[in-house]
Amino acid sequence: MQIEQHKIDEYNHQHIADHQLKFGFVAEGVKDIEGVMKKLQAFQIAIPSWALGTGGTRFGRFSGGGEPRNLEEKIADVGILHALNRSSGAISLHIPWDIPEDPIAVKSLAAQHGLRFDAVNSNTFQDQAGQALSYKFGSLQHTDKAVRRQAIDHNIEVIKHGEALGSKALTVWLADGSNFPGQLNFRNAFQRTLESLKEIYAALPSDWKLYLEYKCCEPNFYSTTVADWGQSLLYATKLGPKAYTLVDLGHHLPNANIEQIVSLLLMEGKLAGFHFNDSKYGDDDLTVGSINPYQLFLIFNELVEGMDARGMDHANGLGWMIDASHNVKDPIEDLLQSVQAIKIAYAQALLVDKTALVAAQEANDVALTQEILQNANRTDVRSLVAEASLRSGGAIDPIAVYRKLKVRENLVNERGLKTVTTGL
Ligand code: PSV
Ligand code: MN
Repeated sequence: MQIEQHKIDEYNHQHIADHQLKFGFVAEGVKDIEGVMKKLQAFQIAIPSWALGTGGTRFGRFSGGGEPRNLEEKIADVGILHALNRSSGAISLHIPWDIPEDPIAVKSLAAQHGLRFDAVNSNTFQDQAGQALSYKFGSLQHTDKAVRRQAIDHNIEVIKHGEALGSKALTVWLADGSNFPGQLNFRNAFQRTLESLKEIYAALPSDWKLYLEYKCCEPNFYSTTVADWGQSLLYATKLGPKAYTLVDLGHHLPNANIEQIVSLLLMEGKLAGFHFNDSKYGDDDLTVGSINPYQLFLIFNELVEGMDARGMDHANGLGWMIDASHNVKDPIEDLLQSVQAIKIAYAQALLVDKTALVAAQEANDVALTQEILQNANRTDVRSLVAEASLRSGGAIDPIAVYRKLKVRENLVNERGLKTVTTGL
């Protein structure tokens, strides 16, 4: 199903008066409203191909209806998202869950929806049907050279798929680690992983980046071979200038100060970008902004400040991706909410009075620094995000239009009630 532009326009037209009232009120208090609008319009967040179906847990999976049955239908779903919010103009593929059999056709289909291909993700955390050797005891760290070779070759294969689609980065996340003390020699595991990563790095095209994602635990619960930002940074530094650290918000030990991690990685020029999601306990993969929107704002505050300090373009300077998986919501509605939350946090960060903040920090006026941040965070910027969407041809309220047009019902009619997508 493709959303017709006139239906979005029709909805916007019906709600324009109310929107203009709200927008006018907030815009009045913003110094450079046109500059903020331009930045919001340019900001695009990549949608993971594996988030378009209903997620499961280790206890089961309750699939929704009308889930995409193949890559083409996943692209169509991202097309729906992008038509509604004009902020989801990219898709991130996970190989082998989504192998583009005919890359030229896939690329042109994506282009029809205004989409480009973001980072490609490799998968050496599962064994695939027909795979010669098992990743049960790790992949790039494995004690057996032949398993390492297989995992390296897979990553090189993923780069090739990405090249055919116009991707410019490979994201490597390793489940490698150990479940019990004594199972692994940490140094050997590190060195083997590094040697394997070096081979993958050597296969990167000259204009590509390698994003190394860290995770504190799961599926290994005693040690993870790329466990935190320090370890990822260590590998990235040893690998070279094309290697960066990727921050997935759900991959930290409880209460970690993620905004500080982001600030320092950015300072070192080693921040790859993000896998956005939210969590209460661990790698919960909940909707972005659903649990801790203040943390998200603080992260964006560091991003805006740090990127401006380095003269980076907000829209293209880093990789912006969602990594979420939801087991009770309609995945498209969930992703619309996630993108909305990211844009709200970004808009609020753009409103922070930086000059006043620096002055208050230098004067150690702690209460004032908090006031300045919270002034921005407590501003209701939803109408700014809506205006940016409107100006780009999207909906003032993407979820309302999605429901009004009965998109899910249409997808169920088209694809059936019992479709199951690839992914976790
Ligand atoms: C691992 O938890 C992770 O965050 C990695 O990015 C994987 O590619 C993705 O989730 C799989 O859902
Ligand atoms: Mn991730």
